[in-house]
Amino acid sequence: MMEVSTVEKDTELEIFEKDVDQGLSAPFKFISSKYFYDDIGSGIFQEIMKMPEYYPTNCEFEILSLQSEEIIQNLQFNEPFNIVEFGAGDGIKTRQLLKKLVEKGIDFTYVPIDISGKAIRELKLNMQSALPEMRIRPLTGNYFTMVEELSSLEMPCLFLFLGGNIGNYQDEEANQLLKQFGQHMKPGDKLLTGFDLQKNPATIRDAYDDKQGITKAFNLNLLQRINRELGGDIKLGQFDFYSHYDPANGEVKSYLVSLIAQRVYLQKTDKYYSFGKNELIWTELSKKYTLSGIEELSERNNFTVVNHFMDCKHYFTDSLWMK
Ligand code: AVI
Repeated sequence: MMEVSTVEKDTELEIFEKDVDQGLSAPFKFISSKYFYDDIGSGIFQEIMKMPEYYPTNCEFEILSLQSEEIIQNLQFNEPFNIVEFGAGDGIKTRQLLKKLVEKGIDFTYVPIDISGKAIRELKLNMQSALPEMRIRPLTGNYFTMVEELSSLEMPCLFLFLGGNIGNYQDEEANQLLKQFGQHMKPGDKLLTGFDLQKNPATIRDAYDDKQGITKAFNLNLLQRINRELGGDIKLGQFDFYSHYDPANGEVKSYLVSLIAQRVYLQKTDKYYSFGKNELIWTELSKKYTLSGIEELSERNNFTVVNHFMDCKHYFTDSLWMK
């Protein structure tokens, strides 16, 4: 397995410091949701995925459990090939697709990539015990660096970007990400992306504002991470969580709310950051799509839509695109 080197870790910490400094100094404070996923945050996200309100997990599980056969037929690959998964997480959903391929005796290698070393180690162990006959080559790191490395692979590739992660990118970033994926794909390679679809707004609201406060803990962990990694003195009890879904544009936006006027200090930047009472830090965008919006996104980035695979409630789609 490829581990992130100490040098890369230092650079990552410097980038985190720069991003937090910039985000907390801005007139409208923000910190990217990519920083949710340290080992603790990845663990909390596993809990979110088990919540009854958080429907995307079950919907995608259903798609991959019931429609893997059709997805495989749509690939039209000559064997052997690679299945490269970005942001693999615990891989339970992906396992439904992989299991089908193993059962059919298809020759492929599974290449999961995740930023969290702990998540990828656990994934490898789980996959090896569930599907011992499958070839697996896990990678730890960020998509962009890893995608460069993978571009040297000669075999046809199916890239997986599941879980609706694309919804966490702003339009410009999503286009950039898809362009980068596209640049490293050969003609005929496929990309299967999970998109959460627009639906009854109350269903979406409940998924991001759970009564148990797990999503709140997920957001507050960002402050804990700042304390731990940047030497902060942030008191978590002085912040609340707020999320809002706007059906007019399909955007869920999540925030941390400063409950009092306060100053926090970070040793790493050697700076104080002031908050007004009720001032927000924007932490996450979770965009909900329409099928026509997905098709536009695909065309804009020079892909062709092969098929949409939707769950029975049409809450979620895994959309298969071709380069
Ligand atoms: C990872 N990502 C697709 C999740 C989402 O739905 O935006 C992260 C999440 N945030 C709050 N709940 C789940």
